[in-house]
Formats: sequence, structure tokens, C-alpha cells
Amino acid sequence: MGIVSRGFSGRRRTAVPELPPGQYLTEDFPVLSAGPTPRVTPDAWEFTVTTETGTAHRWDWAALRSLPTQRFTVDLHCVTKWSKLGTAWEGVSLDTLFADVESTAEYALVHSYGGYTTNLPLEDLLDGKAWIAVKYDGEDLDAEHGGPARLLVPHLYLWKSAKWVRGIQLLNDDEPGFWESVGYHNYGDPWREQRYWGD
Ligand SMILES: Nc1nc2c(c(=O)[nH]1)N[C@H]1C(S)=C(S)[C@@H](COP(=O)(O)O)O[C@H]1N2
Ligand SMILES: [Mo]
Repeated sequence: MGIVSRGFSGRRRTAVPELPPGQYLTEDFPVLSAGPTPRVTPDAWEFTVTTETGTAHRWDWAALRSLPTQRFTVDLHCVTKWSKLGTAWEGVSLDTLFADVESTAEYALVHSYGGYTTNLPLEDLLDGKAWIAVKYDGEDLDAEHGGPARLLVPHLYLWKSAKWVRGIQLLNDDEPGFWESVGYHNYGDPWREQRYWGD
């Protein structure tokens, strides 16, 4: 039998109420990318919302940047268990982009430059819950973190926040994205610890 009982060994973790179950705090900003960083310049950047009937709504960089932006501070929770609290961003609310989009679809499949995809219910993108972020900590978004623009859906695990976002496809039937199709949870609520299929 060991002298040191489990409860007293190792580093102590202070309980942090903002931390979902199983997460730990990090101060730095890790980069997690499933492939190489696509280099998308603002003049080549385009963002398209396609509805379930095939109607396309398109914004180039100038059109995006002419829209009102919001500054918002949110907590990030990655499924690999790091959380970063109080991150400051600037971006365009998805409510602004969807103002003239007519759709009865319930699902969204988000597409990125480089081919990454992720899916979520459309309602999780609306009502002040998601942004196309263009600045982090007052600076233009680094390419590694998704620049020139990334989706941010901070109430879900961070894999839903597609970097280098290129478009959103609205669908009547849900379709799994990149991580969702290899065993990650279809919805990914960090507070319910929905990491993998069956969680
Ligand atoms: N296009 C794209 N978006 C992505 C990813 C990716 O590999 N490609 N990784 C996701 C995952 S798993 C996480 S945790 C976050 C990481 O964002 P960060 O690199 O800015 O920390 O981006 C998400 N968005
Ligand atoms: Mo992640």
C-alpha cells in the first residue's frame, strides 16, 4: 500500500465553476488543425450560405467587413480537454448574415477552405450564439487560428468552430462533418460532456 493516498498526490486542481466536466484551464492558445493551414487572402476570400432550395447568398471580404461587428468575450472548450476562459473576439453575428436568408431547414453543414466540415443544428448558429470572427485580442486573426475569418460557436466544443470558414450549407437532413463522421459526438455540448458517439 502506498503512503501517499490518491487524493493528496499530484497537482491540486482548484474547482473553477466556468470549467465544464473533465476540462482543465490553459493560458496559452493551442493550435489544433487536422491538416495544413490554408492560406486564404482577403481578396480571394468568399463566404456563401446555400439554402436547402439551392439559393446562394454570397459575401466577399469587402461585403463582410461592411457589416456591423460585435465584440464578444467567450470561453473556449476543446474536446482534447483544454479550456481557455475570457477570450476576446470581434466578428459579425450569424444573425446579421442570415437576416435575408429564407429557409425552413433545421441543419447546417459548415465548410472550410481546405475541406474541413462540421455540422450542427441551424438554431445553434442563431440568436446571438455564433459569429464569423475576424479579430482575436484586437488583432487580425492569425492564419493558424483560422484567419482571415473563422466560425465561433463557443457553447459547443471548439471543433464546431470551423477555421477558414468558406460557407454554410442548410439542410433538411442532418449530415455529419469531418470529426462527427469518425466518432465524435454529433452535437458536442461541453457541459454534458458529449465528446464521442454515445456520450
Ligand atoms: N477548418 C478547420 N477548422 C477547425 C479545425 C480544423 O482542423 N480545421 N479544428 C477544430 C478543432 S478540433 C479545434 S479544437 C479548434 C482549434 O482552434 P485553434 O487552433 O484556434 O485553437 O478549431 C476547430 N476548427
Ligand atoms: Mo479540438
